Formats: sequence, structure tokens, C-alpha cells
Amino acid sequence: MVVLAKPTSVERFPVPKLRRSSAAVRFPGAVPVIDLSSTCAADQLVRACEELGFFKLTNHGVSNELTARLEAEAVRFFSLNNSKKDAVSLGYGRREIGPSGDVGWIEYLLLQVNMRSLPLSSSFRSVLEEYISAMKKLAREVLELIAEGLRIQPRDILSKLLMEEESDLILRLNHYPPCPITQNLTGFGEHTDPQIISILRSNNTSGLQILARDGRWVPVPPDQSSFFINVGDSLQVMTNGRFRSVKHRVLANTTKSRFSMIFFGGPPLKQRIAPLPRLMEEGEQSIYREFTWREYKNTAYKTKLADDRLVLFEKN
Ligand code: GA4
Repeated sequence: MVVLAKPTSVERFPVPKLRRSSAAVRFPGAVPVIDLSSTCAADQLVRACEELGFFKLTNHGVSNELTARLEAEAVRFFSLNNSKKDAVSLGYGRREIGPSGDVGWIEYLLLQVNMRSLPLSSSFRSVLEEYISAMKKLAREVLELIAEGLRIQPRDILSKLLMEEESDLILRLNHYPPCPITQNLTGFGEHTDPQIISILRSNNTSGLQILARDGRWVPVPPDQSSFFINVGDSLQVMTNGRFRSVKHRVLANTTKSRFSMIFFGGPPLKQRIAPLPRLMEEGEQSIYREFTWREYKNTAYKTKLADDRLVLFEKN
């Protein structure tokens, strides 16, 4: 059973009106859809990362059965009573997001991928491990295609950052319970992801929205069999602002639960985050001052969810 406190201090947002954005003109249907098996995938990925920082991935090779198994475990977990869920002291959260006072109509499990001993059932743990290796493989494939599309070598210049023993990988399982009494309630407030890339899969309940370049919130229709990928702040820096780390948010649904699982790919803490020299044109200067992933992550955890964290690292 899910018991969240009353949605008193969780913000409400006006419903966005649907109009065509400039990105929608180049990508009919607002969100670019990229077929990973297509021969044009590399170029399309780069274009989507530049124009929107967000795309939907089809023909990704991850079995629906694996996702369904993980979702079933997550549903089972979230239906436990709160005292049992609270006992998973590392990782389970309800309503509070981050340490800076942000709240949402949500409960979640936030799992550091390299953390071995979680007090979860063995069936849950084994499907988690399978899913995480599928996500690492997919992240590798996407990042290698992006390097190909950017015409930079070596091919694993980006993907290797997520494949190291100390890479900072997170899996987040979110449950947004229905909220029948309040419309347009925030499930997860607007924010950008600090990492390199994020790979999201959800059930068939709407709620996710992305911020288009013209300032409009664009609803992303759910698609249970596809993944949605977004550029994170670190990839924006590594491309010196050529790729966009897209702002996104989730509104709670009045009738249906939304479940989502997101894999966040971050580099090792000691990794320096800076524009890739191979991408810089002659005489081009970095927009950002130098920093490590540790420094960025520590700063992120001192900010509010909606803050623009990258401006703190821009050169004046
Ligand atoms: C956003 C992306 C991931 O969900 C997350 C979030 C993290 C958290 O929930 O603990 C943060 C948020 C996220 C960015 C700013 C800080 C940290 C909450 C918050 C207010 C796990 C992450 O890595 O950064």
C-alpha cells in the first residue's frame, strides 16, 4: 500500500498548450525517434542531442520481458508497507527529493550500481543486475554511435567513462502514485540530470515533459517498449555546449500509477569534465572552467532541483 503525505506543499503547474516547436519542425512529432538498427542512427543521434538533448530509441535490443520482470519486482516492492520500505534505509525515499528541501508526489529507490549489499529480495537483486548490464551495454552502444556521428576517435572516447570499475552509475526506480484530488501536481520537479546520459523506461502512464527551446513544456507520450534518452550536464560540457542537457519534469496522474526506471551514467569521481579537444574548432575556448565529476556532483547536491547548476561552472 502506498501512503504519501497530503499534496499540500507540492507545486502545481498549468497544463501546457501543444504547439509545434522549432525542434518539432525538424523532428515531426516533437520527440525525435531513432531506430538504433538504422544506418543513419549515428548522425540522427548527434542531431537530436544538439537540437533537443532528448530522443526516443527503438530497436534497442533490450528485451521487453526483462523490463517487465524488473517492473514487476518494483511494483511488488512499492506495494510493501512504509515501515518495510523504510528498512531499506539506503536508497528508499518518499516525497523528499535530494537534500535541499525539494518534494514531489513520488516514492523511489535510488541505487548506486556498484553497491553490492542491498537488503532486497534475491529475485529483485538478480533482475536488477541483469537490467543494469543491459543498460551499460545500451549506453555503450549509444555513446559509441554518438562519437561516430561527431566524427571523433577513438570510438569509445565517451563510452569508456561509464565502463570503468569506479564509474558513477545509478539506477532509479520511481513510483508516482495517482493523485485523484489534485490536477497538475508535480511528481518530480523540473531539472537537468548532472551525468553524461540518462536512459529512461516507463510504464504506459503519461507525465513526463521536456522543455523545448522556445520555453514550452512538451508532453512525452509514454511508450513501454522504447527507451527515452537525455543528454546530461556533463555531456553538454564535453561538447562545449553543442549538445543540450534538457530540462524535464514529471506531473502526477490523477488516475494511474506511473512507474519509471532510469539509468544514470556518470564517470568516475576523479574524472575531469571538460570539452573534448577533438571537438573544438581552431581558436575555440571552453565556455566552462575545469572541474571534476566529484566537484560537480558535490555542488549539485547543494543546489535546489530546478537550479541551473552549469552556470556556476561557466567562465565569466
Ligand atoms: C537529478 C537526476 C537523478 O535523479 C539524481 C537526482 C538527485 C537526487 O534525487 O538525489 C538530485 C538531482 C538529481 C539533481 C540536484 C540534486 C541531486 C536531487 C537534487 C536536488 C539521482 C542525480 O544524480 O541528480
